[in-house]
Amino acid sequence: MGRLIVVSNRVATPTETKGSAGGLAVGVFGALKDAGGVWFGWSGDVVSETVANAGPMLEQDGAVTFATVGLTRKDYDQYYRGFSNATLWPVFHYRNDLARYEREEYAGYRRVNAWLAHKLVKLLEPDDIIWIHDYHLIPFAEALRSEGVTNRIGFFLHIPFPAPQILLNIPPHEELVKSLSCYDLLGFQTATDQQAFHDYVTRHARGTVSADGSVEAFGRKLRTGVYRIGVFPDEIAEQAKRYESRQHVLELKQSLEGRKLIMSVDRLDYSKGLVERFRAFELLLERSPEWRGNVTLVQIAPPTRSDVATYQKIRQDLEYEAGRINGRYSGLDYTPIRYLNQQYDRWKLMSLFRESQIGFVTPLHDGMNLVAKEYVAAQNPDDPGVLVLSIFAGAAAELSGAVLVNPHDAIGMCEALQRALQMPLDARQRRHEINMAALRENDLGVWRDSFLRDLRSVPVRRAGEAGGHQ
Ligand code: ADQ
Repeated sequence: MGRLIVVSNRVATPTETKGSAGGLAVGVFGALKDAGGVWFGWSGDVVSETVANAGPMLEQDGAVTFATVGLTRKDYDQYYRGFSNATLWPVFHYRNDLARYEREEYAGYRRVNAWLAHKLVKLLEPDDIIWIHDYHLIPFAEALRSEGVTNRIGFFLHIPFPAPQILLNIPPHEELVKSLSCYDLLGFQTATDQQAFHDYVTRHARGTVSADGSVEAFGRKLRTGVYRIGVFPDEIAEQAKRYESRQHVLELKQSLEGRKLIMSVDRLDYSKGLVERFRAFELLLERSPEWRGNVTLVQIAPPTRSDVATYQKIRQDLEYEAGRINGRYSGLDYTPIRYLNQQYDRWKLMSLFRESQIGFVTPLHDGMNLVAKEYVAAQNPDDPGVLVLSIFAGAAAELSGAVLVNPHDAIGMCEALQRALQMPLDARQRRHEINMAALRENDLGVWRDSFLRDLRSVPVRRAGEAGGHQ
């Protein structure tokens, strides 16, 4: 079996993969350890041109090499802050209203992909398989192919793939899909995302789609599949339990003075539906006076991408809403919304989830949403909380034990909160069991192993068959 090469925009450090990193980093690292290989990507640092060109920096951990490069200010602005996060991210989350398109940024995006690919080529061996992650790196395989790389290359999109009518808003949409056709395998979070890609291929690229999901487009053949990312639920359950009597949990419990707790945890991002969530909670207090003083919403939302203007705006909007609602319903000893802009240790979060009666997860669009899955896994099976989940999270297709809501329907969300707050124990337990069974059946290992198995089964190209587009 050949080595595994993982490429993602950011690379977890060797320490992060062992400690409190997100499940994804741990899952990917597990596969790297088994096969041996390289994890390649941006270090997270903005550096001078000389330092950037001197990379990659190599760090060895057993059979895994962590290879990272710095980005220059211009590359960071155009590739990361620009086209990736001010064009692709909003459009792929159906927020054309928040997207901008600048030709220079798109050129920078392609330039950085080509530059990164060139750096990686030197580290490759002939029977390596290459797994590229996410929207920052759509043109990566094309760049590798044009350097003559014939290895198997797969791509997993962590975020939604938009319906063709939405994708058309990005002027070089055809080039992007053409770039995607240079992969051997494309993985999507849900059947809806895969269908949207197929729709583009048939309607806008004169391509064909077979019943098994394989695609012919732009003179290339590739496979597509649905690989729903998961968590390791039993590990989360065990850790949440182990941390339940730690200081932070006891302090929270004491401060709640018997009030019910609703927990929400997200990166501070406009796709997560935070403002809509706050308004639904406000409606609960407005329509059901009996809950005033008796229920608290804890929203943990560390800022991300704070140098992108749309992220500054969502932060302001949320601060305004939290202040307004708290002004309206606080008492001398009661604050309805506790809004924390902080990163938390992963295991602390899980133990806080376990203390709560509701996990309130309401994105407007989300590839999967791992918080929803983590919330379920962290519950105490003897007295589980209820997951109130947006129908627009990829996880909604799997977690049939959740109370599903449309985040644009404030009254509907308020009613779902009321229902969840009053749900009897047996109903909560039944829903929890259904959700846990779904998590166990499709855990993070299944996601990773099925993607890699399918990628390994793709016939390898012969030399001279790299076939990049011009
Ligand atoms: P994200 O948009 O980041 O991921 P999500 O899937 O919820 O969304 O993952 C967030 C991760 O960060 C979770 O593991 C969560 O525990 C952690 N996290 C969130 N807030 C935190 C905090 N305050 N402190 C510490 N940890 C925190 C993207 C896509 C998703 C997709 C994932 C994985 O947008 O749709 O599910 O990738 O594919």
